[in-house]
Amino acid sequence: MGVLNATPDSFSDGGRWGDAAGAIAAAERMCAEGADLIDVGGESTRPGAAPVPEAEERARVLPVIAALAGRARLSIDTQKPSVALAAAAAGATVLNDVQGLILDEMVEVSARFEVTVVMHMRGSPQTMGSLTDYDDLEGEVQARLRAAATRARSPAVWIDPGVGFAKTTAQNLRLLGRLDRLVALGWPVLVGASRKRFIGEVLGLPAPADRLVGSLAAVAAAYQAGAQIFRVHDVAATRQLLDMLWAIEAAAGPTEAEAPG
Ligand code: HH2
Repeated sequence: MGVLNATPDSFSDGGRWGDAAGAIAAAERMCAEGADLIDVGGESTRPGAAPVPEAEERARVLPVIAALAGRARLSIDTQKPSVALAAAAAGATVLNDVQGLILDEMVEVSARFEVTVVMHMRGSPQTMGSLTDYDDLEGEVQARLRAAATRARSPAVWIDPGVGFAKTTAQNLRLLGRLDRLVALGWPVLVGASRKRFIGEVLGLPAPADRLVGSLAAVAAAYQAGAQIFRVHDVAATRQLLDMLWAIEAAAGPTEAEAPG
């Protein structure tokens, strides 16, 4: 899943694509590099980001979705049911709701999509930085995602631990290290760690664009734990990483336990 932020203020690629034509060209490049899905967002969710009025968010994402529909599989990254509905009408088939279907209206809207992504977070981008006290981190993430996934009305659901959303660096690392527990819930798991701050903190890299190697390490760890969808900014490099892991896996063949007979 390639990230396409049609926003002036996203933490990593905000403002980079300028207008709809620039965003469309970026999406086409990510598809050529091996993305299977493009995640279009018009409201930054980075910590402290200001909410975007509905009309403004629609104006940012709809021209991009309309232009790409039929040429790429598209998800809409939004917290607003009305924007999601308009995006579905314009051709988006995956709903990426970072609030994890807490709004009843969003539950209704999810029926219009082939897939709903439910992500774990607490509070809002304005408040989540102070909402990091958990009695049982994995237990809460599991319980919230199970409940949200059960509410979704789309035929398919993907679950997402919400790396960087109301979590400290240590908590992000722990969730990645214990991702097998989320995988065990049975829904395909999506992980969005790309260029995020916890990578910068571990590696001492303040600039998001410098965090490629750390991002790839997170994808590799998540893949090994059983995650299936990776939300990334660096599509070509991620695709190479996965192609290599697949080649190694294919060469290894089935284990004795898996072999027929
Ligand atoms: N992370 C971001 C936004 N949307 N959606 C899912 N399902 N999972 C994520 O981890 C996730 C997400 C934040 O990253 P980005 O879009 O690059 O920045 P911004 O929030 O500033 O737009």
